[in-house]
Amino acid sequence: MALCVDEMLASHRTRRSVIVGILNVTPDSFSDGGRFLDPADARARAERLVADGAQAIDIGAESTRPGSRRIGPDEQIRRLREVLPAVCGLGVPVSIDTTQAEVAEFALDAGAQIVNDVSAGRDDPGLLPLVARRGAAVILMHMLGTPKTMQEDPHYEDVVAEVRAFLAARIAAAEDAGVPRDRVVIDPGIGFGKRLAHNLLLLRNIEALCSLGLPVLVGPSRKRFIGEITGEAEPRHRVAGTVAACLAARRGGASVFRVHDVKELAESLAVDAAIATAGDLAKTPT
Ligand code: HH2
Repeated sequence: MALCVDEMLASHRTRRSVIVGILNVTPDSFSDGGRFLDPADARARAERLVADGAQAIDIGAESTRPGSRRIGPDEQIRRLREVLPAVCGLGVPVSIDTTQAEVAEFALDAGAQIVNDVSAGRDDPGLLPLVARRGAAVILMHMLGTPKTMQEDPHYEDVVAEVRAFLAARIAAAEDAGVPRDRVVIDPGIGFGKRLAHNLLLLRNIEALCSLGLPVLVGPSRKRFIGEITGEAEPRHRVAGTVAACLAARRGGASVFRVHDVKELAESLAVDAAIATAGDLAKTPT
């Protein structure tokens, strides 16, 4: 069923789960780098994601995997130029995964409606004012350090409290820039400057972030912490672990799930929802 951005922004109240399919037009993303650089391949991938049940697509032209190299707005726009209009024509909301206002503006002009900023507005001071001017929605994510350095020695006294305080401060920064609070989605940034235990504590205590009163997105998809538990070194073989992480976060109140493997998550969420409403079904006269 098609979804509009406002439904995503209300998903914490309606308890509707929203699946955001990942499309990386990069040569170096950790799990699908190089596969969708060709515009025709990228378009076909986006169509597949929607057919599999993605209610939105997050498209990125710069990898943020640990140790990754930063690339400038011009190169990001070059990678997006051909594919973005096609993806925006698929009938689902599109979010642009960038920290750069110039790239975000290019994407909004092409029809994107959401800016997914893994720096939560810290990289480019022009990004939040742009979001405000354009009436876009924004995803604000927690990250300790930068993609280049974040996994070197991440340390927290209380990871859940610190991530919550960071997100509260970034929501305030967005509001100061003119972004209405109800246009914001927050994200603990699974894998961004976090050890295994930090990721697990955040997923287990996601309700502490939900208590900020905004939709919470989680992005555990195929990430290394899953491999640390299962022993699976190959990212594309971490699908079951991804689903488990999403279901656990959903129980705590997360409602938006950024994943590569849309069909598997959609089916799992459907079964989970059917079990959750089983009592209601039993009461229905046959
Ligand atoms: N994770 C990645 C990229 N962008 N955005 C949000 N909001 N939350 C996340 O957890 C998140 C994100 C990293 O995953 P991926 O896009 O698959 O890899 P890469 O950064 O190597 O392109």
